[in-house]
Amino acid sequence: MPDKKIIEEHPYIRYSKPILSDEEIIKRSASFYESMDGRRSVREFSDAPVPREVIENIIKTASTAPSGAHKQPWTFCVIENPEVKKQIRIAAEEEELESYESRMSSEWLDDLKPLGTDWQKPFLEIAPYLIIVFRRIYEFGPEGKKKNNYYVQESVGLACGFLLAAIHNAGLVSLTHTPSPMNFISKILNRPENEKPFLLIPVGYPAAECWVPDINRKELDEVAIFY
Ligand code: IYR
Repeated sequence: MPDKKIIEEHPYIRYSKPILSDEEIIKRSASFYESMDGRRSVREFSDAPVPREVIENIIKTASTAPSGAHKQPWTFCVIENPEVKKQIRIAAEEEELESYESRMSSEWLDDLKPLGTDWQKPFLEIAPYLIIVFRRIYEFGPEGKKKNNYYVQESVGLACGFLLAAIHNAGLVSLTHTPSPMNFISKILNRPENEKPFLLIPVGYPAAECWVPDINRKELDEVAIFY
């Protein structure tokens, strides 16, 4: 229990989780793994509509992520408007064309070959929603004084992980898209200077015919070391 002095000023509540059997936690962990292992990044989207409530729920889920000093340094912008999607596609493709033609190294282009990506991003107009995640590098306190956020990159990365899991869990697909540089998005969406674009995530159903590369995931012994 925290110090009495702390509790006087900052209320605490009791927290507990039921103790489940080993069998039950093995079953739960295995079935969540199986579900998550079915997640794939998708580039061929359907334009089928998705209820707004689903998007609200997945963003609420993302916003349950832990963050440095509980500052929750994120903003999720949801784009449904076809005109705004079009503006984003045009600006993103302009940057991507430049990247693919001159900014990316030949090693990088080689590494991307299996994914079949290029500068064209039609999914930015086809997917029913684009969620653009911004990291809030600071806040405006009283009298406009800048207030620091902490571990912003880590916190927003965690929130994006929760977001992708929630999208997959809802039965939808996503793509973690990083047009680079991304400052065109701040301009189009007229975001304040304390927010920087972090990730652009189209969300929807996969196209009726959708193909993804036949990739393998690393085995446990390649990613984990038990001491
Ligand atoms: N941002 C570019 C290039 C790209 C880079 C990586 I690393 C990828 O995993 C996929 C794409 C694009 O979106 O095409």
